[in-house]
Amino acid sequence: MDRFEKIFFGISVVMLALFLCALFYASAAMHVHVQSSQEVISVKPGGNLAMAVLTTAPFNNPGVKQIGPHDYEVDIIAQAWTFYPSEIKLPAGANVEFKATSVDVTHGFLIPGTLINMMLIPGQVSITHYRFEHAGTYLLLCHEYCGRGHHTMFAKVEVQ
Ligand SMILES: [Cu+2]
Repeated sequence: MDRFEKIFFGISVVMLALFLCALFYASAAMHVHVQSSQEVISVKPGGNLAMAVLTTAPFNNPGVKQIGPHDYEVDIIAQAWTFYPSEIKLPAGANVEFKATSVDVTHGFLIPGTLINMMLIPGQVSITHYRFEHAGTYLLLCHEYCGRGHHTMFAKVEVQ
């Protein structure tokens, strides 16, 4: 093997090891996980997805639900080009489980400054957890291009 081949081979192996370490660090230390999407909303033959979502719990009653002393579930429906509800109020220190789905096309679900970053696939329930430590107004944005009004698709999360 040529000297340079050996050097480049060595660099590749080191980089691969570094990437694996970064992946492990993100997962173990920063708690960055792939979103779970085990729940699927079933549509009856001949039915439409929007009706199925609106008649399936928890999306038949979207919004904030307190499920424990500091635990909340927030159920959100995404539809071009809005999130419903578009204003979410939570107390500081709340442990939140976000459950969200889309009734039409693929949307994004991103709250900058947090670890909340999901893709909402029509008919699939995307779930993520987050603890809001600090009060403030957070922006919930769609970050998957979803059509003409994509840039207007957002909601507000107020942590008091
Ligand atoms: Cu969008």
